[in-house]
Amino acid sequence: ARDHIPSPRGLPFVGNVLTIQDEVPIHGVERLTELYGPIVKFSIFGKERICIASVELLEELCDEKRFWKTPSDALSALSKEKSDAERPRPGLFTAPSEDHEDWQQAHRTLMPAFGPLSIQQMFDEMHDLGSQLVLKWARLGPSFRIPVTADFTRLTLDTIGLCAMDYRFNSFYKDEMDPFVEAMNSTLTAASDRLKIGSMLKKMMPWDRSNNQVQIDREYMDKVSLELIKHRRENPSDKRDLLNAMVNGVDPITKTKMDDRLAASNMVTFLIAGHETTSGLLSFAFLNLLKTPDAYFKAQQEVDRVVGRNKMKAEHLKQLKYIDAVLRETLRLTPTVPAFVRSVRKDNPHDVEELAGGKYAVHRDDPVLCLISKCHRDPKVYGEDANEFRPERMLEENFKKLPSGAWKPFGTGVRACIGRAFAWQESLMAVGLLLQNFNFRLDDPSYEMKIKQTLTLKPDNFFMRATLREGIT
Ligand code: MNH
Repeated sequence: ARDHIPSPRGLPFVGNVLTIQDEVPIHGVERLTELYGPIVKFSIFGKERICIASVELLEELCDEKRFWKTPSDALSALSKEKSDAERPRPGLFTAPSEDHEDWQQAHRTLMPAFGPLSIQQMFDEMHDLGSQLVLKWARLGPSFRIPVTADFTRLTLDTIGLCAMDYRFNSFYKDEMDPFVEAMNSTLTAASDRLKIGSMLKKMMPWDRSNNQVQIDREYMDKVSLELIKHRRENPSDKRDLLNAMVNGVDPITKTKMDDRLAASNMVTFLIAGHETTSGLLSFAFLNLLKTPDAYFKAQQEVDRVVGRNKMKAEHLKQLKYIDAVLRETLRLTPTVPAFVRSVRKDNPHDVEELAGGKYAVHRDDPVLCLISKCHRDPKVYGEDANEFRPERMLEENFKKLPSGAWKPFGTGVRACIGRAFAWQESLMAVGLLLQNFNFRLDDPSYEMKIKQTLTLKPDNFFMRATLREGIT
């Protein structure tokens, strides 16, 4: 049945590489599903990939009894270069599978630190950094062209730095990014470049040195994290942050603490996973609001009604129901992590799993790319206006009626995003606070969304302007 999966004809050796080439790698794959339907098989340099793009198929792939997460090529490639002893330990995100000891220990040890109570206790720090952003934009005034994604990256990076490890990157008012951030960015670029043809060919050349750079950056980030961990061990604090959870947390099953190298890998993971994605979400959310005046108006009305001119508090957030829907709808249309990979579980006795009642088959060694960006626009679920930004469909009463596979921007099952509540609180707070304080407009009213993909998606070249609202002190 695998042979019934539609597939474009490829060239010898390179396969379908040319068909899926695109400045934005994910767009190449999306195009393929537009041409061949919701399941398609393609090959790149001899490696076959299945890709799915409908809610029905996604729900099958999310069945935890049959399939599990395998990390995508781009990510796992990052830690393949060295021998076992030297290789960095896998952080939660890149761990090869959920039966890996390091994943299990870190998952059990760190879950409580991401629970609702712990996250709520981070509100004041998140608000502190949100206020820094307000101050910056207020001082620069209405003629300043706000580089939206860059400033949101400063906000989200400073937030994860402060909440996770009590470290202030102080990125506002800095044009150059912290060296840690430079290392992080070049690692991310290297990872997503692996999906482009030019660098695939380059990798095959003996003189290619880009792997070395990735290695150097990786080691630098691990080193900084290790220092932070050692520093905290020697200077204990009773702060309920992630660093303490890593240094002091005990695995309830094995009763052991994470060793320093495992903790360091996870710290790097949180810093990367914890800011890129949220920055993209905030940027797309503002772009959507600016492109949809009716939604913008409703969101601002909500903030004025719920918070008014008062200082925002954690309790306000659950009342920001329309903004909640704006964020959900934004992640539906532009999920900043646009795909994840599932494959047949190791403990699944079947070597072949059938899909769609036997119409197609997935073999044990076939990783399936679940193209969330496409599933989220499935017309069977979202109708003819699936491509339109309409937050109303994400208001709680409508949202809870959606089928389970209709909205998966945070992944699925035990490997779903551990930082979801963190990201949500930070984003609700930021959108609310900014709408409370400013009136925004597009810098260029004719700007149309253009996407830039590093490892995650962000709008490219998006600028806006902010005018302080009356009555704000
Ligand atoms: Mn996050 C896993 C999306 C914010 C830390 N995250 C995932 C996955 C998706 C995802 C999708 C699953 C990937 C896969 O199946 O291959 N994450 C997001 C989005 C946002 C986000 C869209 C913001 C918006 N993530 C955050 C934040 C943190 C974080 C904030 C940390 C503070 N995410 C993680 C970690 C994992 C993860 C850690 C890996 C979890 C695991 O496998 O156990």
